[in-house]
Amino acid sequence: MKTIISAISVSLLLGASSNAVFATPAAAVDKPAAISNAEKKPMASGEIKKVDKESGKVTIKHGEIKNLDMPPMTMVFRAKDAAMLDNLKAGDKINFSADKINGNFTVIEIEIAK
Ligand SMILES: [Cu+2]
Repeated sequence: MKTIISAISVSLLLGASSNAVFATPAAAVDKPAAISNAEKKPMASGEIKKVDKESGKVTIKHGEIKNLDMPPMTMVFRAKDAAMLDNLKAGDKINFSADKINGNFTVIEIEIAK
């Protein structure tokens, strides 16, 4: 019985934490969802060149990305959550953070630069 109870509480904990990490409402583009410190990456600057919502990809002309050891260039990123792209369009100036996830360069957080 003890085993069953702890298994349930573990799954509740996992459920709660995965909601916290992955819930990224569409409205969160200019107000990023809370991201745990482990995931937090330095912000880079960029300009949106193309948004492909259907495939969840975004082309960004970006400045240096320190955590990826990447010089300025224009390239395609996957969006961690396609909803992040809802309020973005070509020409938008942004600040964003990115990481390599499962071999794909992935945008973790995007905010419109003021
Ligand atoms: Cu790049």
